[in-house]
Amino acid sequence: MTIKKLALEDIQQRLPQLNDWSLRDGKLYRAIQFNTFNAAFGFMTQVALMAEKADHHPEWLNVYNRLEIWLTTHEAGGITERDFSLAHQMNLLLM
Ligand code: HBI
Repeated sequence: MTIKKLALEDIQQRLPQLNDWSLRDGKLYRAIQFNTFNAAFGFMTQVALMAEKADHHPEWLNVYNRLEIWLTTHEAGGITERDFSLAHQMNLLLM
């Protein structure tokens, strides 16, 4: 399935509605600090199941209770609707 990458203006217009995410290295970026490793890994497990369902996967780095996440769409060569959707779903899980 082909999907078009969003223009920089579109991304900048949408970002304010997506709390705690920013643009870094051309990807959507969020850093999260949990209280424990279990909390971080529990979140990652929930996201992993969502990601598999959507066939859209995060780039992330977990160190103990810290998690960094980068979202981009490889097949589009940039940020797409799918990245905004996954970021939004992650925000909902964290509410
Ligand atoms: N995840 N972030 C991201 N970007 C992709 O382009 C992507 C993916 N997960 C699976 C996927 N593409 C598959 O559609 C293909 O690689 C087959």
